[in-house]
Amino acid sequence: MSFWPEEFAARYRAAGYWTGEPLDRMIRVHAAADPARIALTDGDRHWSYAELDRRADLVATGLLARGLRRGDRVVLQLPNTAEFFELFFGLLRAGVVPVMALPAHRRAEISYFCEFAGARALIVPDRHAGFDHRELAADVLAAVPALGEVLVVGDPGPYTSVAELRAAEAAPVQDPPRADELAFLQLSGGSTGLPKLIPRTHDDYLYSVRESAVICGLGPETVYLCALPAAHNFPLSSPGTLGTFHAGGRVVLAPNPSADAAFPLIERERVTLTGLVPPVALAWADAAAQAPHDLSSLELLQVGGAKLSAEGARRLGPALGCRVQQVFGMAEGLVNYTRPEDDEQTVLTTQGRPISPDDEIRIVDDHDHDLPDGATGHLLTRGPYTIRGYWRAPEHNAEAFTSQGFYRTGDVVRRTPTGHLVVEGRAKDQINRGGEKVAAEEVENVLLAHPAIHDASVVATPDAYLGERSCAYVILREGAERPRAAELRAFVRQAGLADFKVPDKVEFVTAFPQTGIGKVSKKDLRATTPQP
Ligand code: OOB
Repeated sequence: MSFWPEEFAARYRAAGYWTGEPLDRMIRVHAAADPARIALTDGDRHWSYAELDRRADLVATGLLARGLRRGDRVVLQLPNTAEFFELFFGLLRAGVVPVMALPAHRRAEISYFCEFAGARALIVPDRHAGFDHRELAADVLAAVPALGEVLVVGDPGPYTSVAELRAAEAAPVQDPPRADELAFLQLSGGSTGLPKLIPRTHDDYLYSVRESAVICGLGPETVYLCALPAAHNFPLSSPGTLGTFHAGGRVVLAPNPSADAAFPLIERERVTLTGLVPPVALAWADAAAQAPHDLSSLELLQVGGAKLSAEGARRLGPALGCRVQQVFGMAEGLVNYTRPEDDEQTVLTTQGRPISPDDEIRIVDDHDHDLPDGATGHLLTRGPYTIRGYWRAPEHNAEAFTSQGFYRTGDVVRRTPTGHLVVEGRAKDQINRGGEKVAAEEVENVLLAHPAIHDASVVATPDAYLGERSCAYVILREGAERPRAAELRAFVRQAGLADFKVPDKVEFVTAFPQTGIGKVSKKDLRATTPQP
């Protein structure tokens, strides 16, 4: 299967973007050149490149010994621990395709990933952040009997320990994956009922990682703090942990992105670089004024995942004593960065420009007509690391991509004369809750299953801290007693959705405003006065 039309693939190879190198080779290369160099710090565990490389080999051998085969899928749900990387690289090395779930995902999401991906295994921690992932796994096994096995990092309970998975001795992989093949499946923030899976190849992903590392000036002296969930595209690849490994630097893992967790790590490990979502970055700026920690090693703070206001951007550098970079990216591909050489105004007021000279950018009106320079419109993009289609979703792809293969990002942007993009809004039916993406329809579908609910519509409401929160507007069935908002929120949670998808607010109304053609007008809904 080819992911890009041959004409484009040939072009990207000829330009030197796609090098035919598998993603995990970066570990092997440093392990050979400088085996004792530290790759990874997780608490008081420090793994060298040689250690990480050896562990990845043992996992790859173990996976194949258990009967997994190149091309099989495995759902990987691990927090920011060293094992995340051991398993990620081990899976890649065996050609087994991880589905990159987030620790916040719950029964509904994980079951769906396992089912839809036809996963052979699910990998979870024993417990994380007060939640028992083995219980989650039990629910998932009940819902998806075809799921072969559950592998647990830590105390396995009734399941198999990852310790058992590691082979005693590494054997060479007989049938290693090719770089133009599927490396892993990322998750889409989504705007429709169910999350989409994003097929990323070694070739395309490595290009974005390598080039990101160059743009952000990474080198062997880089110490990257991974504070956001490691599986997310931003901390994984922009340039993130993989960019740091590629450059031969060191990754430090934070259990969560709070200043309380991160500041002592920055001081102790002399962290030079990290990436945050806007609300967390602004909370760090506030906390820094009070904190006794020495943050002077921090050189660059990247902020992305949601829009950073110019006022917010202005505060960050002085408060944290570092440079700031805006990052506007998406798991589907395209990533934009402000550059070190950009003037201050550009860094504060734009979301950056694309990684690649071959990232094609179109800004169009509602009818796909290109708009004049400087106009605000829908962002479409195509390029050497932007997917041409979601995994096994032909119907959705017909809408999400143009006939020419441009991805419809759902973002509304404007381009400055220097080629920098300014995110002005969003056309997709999604709530961006401080960087966490909520597909309105996914939550609406759950609410519609409630016996008292006739219709539901979920929209974003502005929020001083998160940027946006979610509000569910609900029309009750005739004669139904009005449930309490807390009960409806609990209903969504019990349906097995991640916590961040539970509506922050519930409002009861008797009708939804309509657009000209009779669809719910979410724009007008946001301005609706709810019933007392
Ligand atoms: C990143 O990836 P996703 O897949 O979670 O979300 C992508 C969407 C974008 O389409 C856009 O709507 C929004 O998140 N977004 C931003 C933004 N960065 C992302 N909106 C405004 N300003 C920004 N700086 O969020 C992601 C992936 C790689 C690197 C960075 C972020």
